[in-house]
Amino acid sequence: MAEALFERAKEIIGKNDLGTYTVPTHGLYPFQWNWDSCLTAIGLAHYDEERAWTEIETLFAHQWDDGMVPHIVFHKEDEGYFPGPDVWATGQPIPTSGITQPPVAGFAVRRLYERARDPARALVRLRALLPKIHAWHEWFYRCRDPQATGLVAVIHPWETGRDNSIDWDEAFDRVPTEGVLPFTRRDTQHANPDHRPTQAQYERYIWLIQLFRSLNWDNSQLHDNSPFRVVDPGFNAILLRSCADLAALAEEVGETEIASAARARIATGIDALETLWSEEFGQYLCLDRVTGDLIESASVAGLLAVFADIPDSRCRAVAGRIAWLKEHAAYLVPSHDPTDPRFDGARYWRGPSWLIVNYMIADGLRQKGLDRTADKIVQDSISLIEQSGFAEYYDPISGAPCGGTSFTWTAAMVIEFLALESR
Ligand code: 9WN
Repeated sequence: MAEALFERAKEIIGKNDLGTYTVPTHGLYPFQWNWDSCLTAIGLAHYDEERAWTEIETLFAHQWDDGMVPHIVFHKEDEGYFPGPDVWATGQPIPTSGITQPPVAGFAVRRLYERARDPARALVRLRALLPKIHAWHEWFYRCRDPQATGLVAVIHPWETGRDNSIDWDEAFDRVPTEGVLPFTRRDTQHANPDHRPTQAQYERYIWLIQLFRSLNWDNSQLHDNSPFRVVDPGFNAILLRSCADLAALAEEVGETEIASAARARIATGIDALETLWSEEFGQYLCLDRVTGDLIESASVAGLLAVFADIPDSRCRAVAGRIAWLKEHAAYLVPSHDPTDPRFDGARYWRGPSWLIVNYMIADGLRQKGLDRTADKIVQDSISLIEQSGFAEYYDPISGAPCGGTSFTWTAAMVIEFLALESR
């Protein structure tokens, strides 16, 4: 059974492989996405190390001069996705979007390097990527934490990768829609509209792009001018974990300046994460940086915080929260609390379970010895695949497949889960 799943996963990645990068799935997402690629590289590395490094290198070949790594690289034209390069108009030689995504590259590269079967080759590739990843991390702290709080904000929901989370509802209400140019969505032609964000959300996504474009994509201005500035615990945990993995790698190869800069970010960031803890919710919450208030929304971002080196007591509390979620959802980990009236089991990031998030939460729990909870998450992930195939995401109550099909990072996570299980 495991072997058949592995082969099927390889086949899916193969179908979505365009040589030097993968698309998340044909049709719905015909370009290269940032965190998709980095997580996919982890799966690829199990059977094609060269190709795994190339996936990340291709992404970093499109890093901006200021250090940002864009969330989409539009390698070639495709009318099937909206918003395309003409809407972003970022002026990059190969068109890219103008916002970023969760920085999993540092984490992914450490996995690739430590598991390398060709260490000499891996070292060359690591040495080239290290300063680029570091520049991206420093970009975050410079441009998305101008007050030096230790935590970075996102300025567009697409940056979090959790596009229509309930977390954004109130903050998104402040984003106007006046002046949005008429557009035709493509996503609802490829996927069930009931699984996708609403039209009102899309209008706001585009309004923000138009604002940033009017500011010439100048990252020294975007943060302060955006009406949407949210501090996401999961996003920050990913950044802190990547800083930690980068620091470990930098120490190993003698890049001491990078290592000490990254360690300083971690020390401040881990302390600052504590400001997002809510006793009432028993988990971390997002912070609305515009109002200064914690956002009362129990999403998976508050659990994903275990991906960083947070205090043991917090990790145990998160594990307790996951055990409680298991009483309300058949398949861990729902992206939102199923008892919240706003929960929607099929609509994207408002309830469904996602394997990439499951993987990162399970990894964080294992780092703290919370293997029993991690095992449950992995078992549920494999059950979802067996029952519903390699979907983009899954209804956590019924296990039904949702969104796109034949999904690259879902396949990559299956390969990784199976490999870790067989150890
Ligand atoms: C916008 C590619 C991406 C993922 C995101 C997911 C979805 C895009 C969209 O697809 O977002 O970036 O158009 O819906 O939310 O996490 O990286 O798989």
